[in-house]
Amino acid sequence: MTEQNYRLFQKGENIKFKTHQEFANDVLIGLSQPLKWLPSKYIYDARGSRLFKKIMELPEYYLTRTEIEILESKKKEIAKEIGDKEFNLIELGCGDGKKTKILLEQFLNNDQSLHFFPIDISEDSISEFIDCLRGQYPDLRSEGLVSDYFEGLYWLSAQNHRKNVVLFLGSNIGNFTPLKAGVFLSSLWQALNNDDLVLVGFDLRKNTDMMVKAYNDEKGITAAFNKNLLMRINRELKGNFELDQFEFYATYDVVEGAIQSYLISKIEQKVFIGELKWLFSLKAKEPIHTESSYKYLIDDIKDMASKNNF
Ligand code: AVI
Repeated sequence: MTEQNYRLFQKGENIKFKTHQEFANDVLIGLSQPLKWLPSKYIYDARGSRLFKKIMELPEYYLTRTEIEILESKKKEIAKEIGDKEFNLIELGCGDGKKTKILLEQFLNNDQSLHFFPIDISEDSISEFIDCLRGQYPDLRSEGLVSDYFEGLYWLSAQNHRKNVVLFLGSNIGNFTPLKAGVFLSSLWQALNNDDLVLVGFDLRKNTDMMVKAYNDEKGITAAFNKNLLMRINRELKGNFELDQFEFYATYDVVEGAIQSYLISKIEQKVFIGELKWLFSLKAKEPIHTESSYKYLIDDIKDMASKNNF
């Protein structure tokens, strides 16, 4: 890490304390429900993020490849739509940068004047991402924002009156329920101005077998990725989950239009979570829901967009 290359909205220690408390609360709430569940956002600690990078390289995980193909084939159209005026390119969450770079290179080649602002709650991810971009594109004006998405967006809008172009890629919206996705879009709309643009990556519903395979890879990386939630509880909340006593299972719910991922307890067992001072029971075959990955129909996307003023 070089000198600080990002703007921090809250002191690092405060953020860490707040996220730790939220994690503990969410685990307690989720595992106390009749259908036990854990929010998938907690999979992404350093190890979870590394596993996700491996998932993106898997032959079964078509999503990343497809989005790259789409961006490659549409980058000129996207650049044209943005126009010649100076703009802010804002990325919500920072992935591995591969997709962002496709667009950045197009804009830079066209001599479009832009300022790049990735927004992410993880200080390490932002700093690493900005370092890498500055090394590769010395002329690019970039600043990372370590904050909540909307806090960062409101701050940016108050700083300057440039057009904003917001990227929310990787089908991340698919991990929200459609209701939450609507609320997210509506909040996004409120944080933006009339001429601003938003580019969201949705995964479309397709052949069931293909979707199921993408979440049941042969190497078991997706299983390890989901089990990382239990590992994280063990490490950060002093839990004693035995990972081998859980089977990973991902299935497609045709009514919801979503891949639903579970960790199923192989045996009847008790798990103690030290920090919560709590011993809870799992029956044999009892599932813990770990993730929903919603798949969309074009009409659903159009509906959702128009309902939220886009
Ligand atoms: C980040 N998100 C869009 C991925 C998805 O497809 O739901 C996370 C993932 N889970 C299993 N494989 C990938």
